[in-house]
Amino acid sequence: MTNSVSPPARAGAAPPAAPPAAVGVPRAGRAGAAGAGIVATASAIATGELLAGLLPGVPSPILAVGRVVIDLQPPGAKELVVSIFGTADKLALEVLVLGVALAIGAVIGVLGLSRLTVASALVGAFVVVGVAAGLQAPDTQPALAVLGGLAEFAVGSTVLDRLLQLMRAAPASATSATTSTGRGIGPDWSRRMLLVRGGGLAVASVAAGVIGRLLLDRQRVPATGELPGPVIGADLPPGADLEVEELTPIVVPNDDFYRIDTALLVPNVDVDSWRLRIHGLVDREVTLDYGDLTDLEIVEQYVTIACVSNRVGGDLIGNALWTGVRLRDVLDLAGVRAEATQLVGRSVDGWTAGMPLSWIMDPEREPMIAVGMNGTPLPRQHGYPARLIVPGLYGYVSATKWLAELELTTMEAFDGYWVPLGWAKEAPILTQSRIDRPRPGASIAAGPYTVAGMAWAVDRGISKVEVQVDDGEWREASLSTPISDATWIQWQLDWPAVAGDHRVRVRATDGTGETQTETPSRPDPDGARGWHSVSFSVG
Ligand SMILES: Nc1nc2c(c(=O)[nH]1)N[C@H]1C(S)=C(S)[C@@H](COP(=O)(O)O)O[C@H]1N2
Ligand SMILES: [Mo]
Repeated sequence: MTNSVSPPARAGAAPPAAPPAAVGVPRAGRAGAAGAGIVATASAIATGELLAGLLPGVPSPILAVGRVVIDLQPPGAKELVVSIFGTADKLALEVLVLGVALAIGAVIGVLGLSRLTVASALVGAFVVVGVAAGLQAPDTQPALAVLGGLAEFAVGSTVLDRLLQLMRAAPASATSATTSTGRGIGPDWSRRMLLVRGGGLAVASVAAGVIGRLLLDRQRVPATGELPGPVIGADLPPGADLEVEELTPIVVPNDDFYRIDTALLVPNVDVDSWRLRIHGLVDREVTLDYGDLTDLEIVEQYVTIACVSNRVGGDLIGNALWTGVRLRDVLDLAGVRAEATQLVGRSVDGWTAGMPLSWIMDPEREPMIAVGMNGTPLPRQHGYPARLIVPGLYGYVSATKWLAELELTTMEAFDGYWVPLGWAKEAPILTQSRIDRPRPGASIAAGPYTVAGMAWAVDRGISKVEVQVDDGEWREASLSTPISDATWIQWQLDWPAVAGDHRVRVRATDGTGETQTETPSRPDPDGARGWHSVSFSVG
């Protein structure tokens, strides 16, 4: 075969006299083969993504592998997983998975120059990994996953084979075209063919992948249905919202509400087949359908939920009106046994949050199974059709979305999803305050100005917020009327802005009289501490 020796490099096309590589192909040839491998891998993945979009039950290769990466909780990748957790940056993970896949594809392409069968086998092995990952996803149909894998393999290995053939044709015809026919069009034609074919396939792959992903999203069941009317409603007291410009509203609209979860693809829950199973240390196991659940007394409550990975001054927190049933009413149906000390909420995709049963049973607060958010059925991203809302606990130890099971167990017997990754087993929301106005680096006009922000000590309530400008006195801010101890409040303070660079700081005191600590700490393991400060200038 011609590719076992170094073919003459075409003048001006490649660095001359490149030493032969291990596979006996010049650098330019290897680059082309790597490109062919990348395009072949991209076509295979795109086939999978398109099929996943067209046929419910075919897993998306990228999402399937990404999900496995998240679920493996690889010890060395703790920081990565933590950062995904902290920022909800799912796109980064997808890009990473795709990048690694294409890099492997490049290697396969180079291998294919000398050993096409080995390369094809590697494409096959690659597809098997994708299918195996897909089989872990809850809404995958195994037969369809295998069919999808066969299609991916067929496309991937065919594209690789054809592109490599074109590649071999390019330098080979260079020799024959110039020496035999003297026309010299052969090599250009072949190279152009290669670039056009390869480029075309690359563009088609991107298009197919994007279309597949859009279709996949369309497959999701919309969060619809009648929200059951509340028997016991909740009112916003007058003065609950200070209505200051740039200040976060006291009730955050669903579209602006922060979102954190490990789900790469929002679980596709069909409310008609959805069930909630209550089991473990109970007198009798109970399974409820959506109708059974919403036949219980419907209550409404404003509750502020927060993410433990929120940084000081961060926005992974929000307050909404939740509609649903009392968690304790549901637990009573099953009868909680005396030995139980922990409640575990498990989602349809196997994610878990564990919380002390004593926190749930304390009549001072009203944990809920919510089915509605701000007057609409729960948006899919926020847990449709049902989720837990537990006043005072960080989301990762309480707020299970897409709820499927309530398991009664002991604190010793089970750790929720994030606990083995180094987050605290018990995590009440810490007292925090935040400056929304001015924004960091803002430049404001001299004259009367209103500094404003939010403060929360969910479950304990806020008794006082103090603000300090530069090294001045700490002054007490005025507060919005609290909705309840389960919600955050707004604060504001008038300040005569004088020219110069300034820094404003804030600190809150909770309902028990304890002021938040000044010493900063990282979000892990149990929430960030420290006073929020903002630097700005008055011009
Ligand atoms: N099923 C499931 N529920 C989950 C999570 C998750 O990853 N999976 N993340 C939790 C975390 S860490 C937080 S902070 C809250 C966020 O709820 P939100 O996205 O509705 O704001 O959901 C919690 N519920
Ligand atoms: Mo969270």
